[in-house]
Amino acid sequence: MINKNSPIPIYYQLAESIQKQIDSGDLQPGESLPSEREYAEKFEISRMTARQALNQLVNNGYLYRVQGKGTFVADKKIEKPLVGITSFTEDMLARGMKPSSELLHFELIPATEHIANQLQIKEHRPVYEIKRIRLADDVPMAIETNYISANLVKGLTEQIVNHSIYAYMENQLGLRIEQATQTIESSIAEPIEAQSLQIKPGVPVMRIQRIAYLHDGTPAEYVISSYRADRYKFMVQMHRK
Ligand code: 16G
Repeated sequence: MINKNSPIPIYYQLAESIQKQIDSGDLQPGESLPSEREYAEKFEISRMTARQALNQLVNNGYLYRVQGKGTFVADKKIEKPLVGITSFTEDMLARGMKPSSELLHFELIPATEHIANQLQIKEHRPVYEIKRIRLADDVPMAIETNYISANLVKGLTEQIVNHSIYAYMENQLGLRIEQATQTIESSIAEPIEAQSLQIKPGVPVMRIQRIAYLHDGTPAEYVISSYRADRYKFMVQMHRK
C-alpha cells in the first residue's frame, strides 16, 4: 500500500489510501481509525508522517478528531448542485434527511440603505429579518439570515419560517421564484457562528449571498448565509464552448 521508493510523499500515499477506504465504504462514517502510532508501526513510517496524513484528511473534512478518543470518519459531505433553485427544506427531503430550523431572530425592521438596494425597495420600508439555524437530521448545517419585503411577502410568522419560506411563498401566496444570483466566498466561522453551527471557531465556512427574483424581476429575498465547509460541497456541470 505504501511505496517508499515512489516520488509521491509517504504521507500523501497514506492519506490517499485512507480516503479510498472511506470512498469505497470500507471505512464507515463514525468508525474510529487506528492511532498515529498504529499506522506508524504498521507501515514502518514515522508518527509525524502518519499525523501529517491524518491532518490532511481532517482539514479536508473526511475525518474528525475527538480529544482523548481518537480520529473518526466524518459523514459524507452534502453535494449541492449549483444549478436549479431549491430550498433548504427541498434539498434535505430529496436526500432523505429531516429538515428543521432553529429560529434565532424574527423581526420586522425598516430597510437599511443596503438592504433596500438589494431588494429594490425604498429605504425604511418594512422588511422581515429572519435568522435561522438550518439543521439536517438535527445537525446544524448553515445559518441563514433572510431579508424579505413585508409588502411583497405578506403575513410571515414565526411558525411559517420554522418550516419553509419558499413553500409559503409559492403555495400560500402564489409567488414563484424564478431566478437568483448567488456569490460564494470562503471564510472562517466567527465565535458566535461556530457556537450555533456546533463547530470550533476558525473552522472554514462558505458565505453565500443570494438575491432571488420573481418572474417579473422583483427581488423576493436577500439572503446572507454561512454553510459549514466540512459538511457541504457545491457541484456544477460545465460545458466548454
Ligand atoms: C436555501 C436558500 C435560501 C432560501 C432557503 C429557503 C441557498 C444557498 N439558500 O437555503 O436562499 O431562503 O433555501 O428555505 O440555497 P426554506 O424554504 O426551507 O425556508
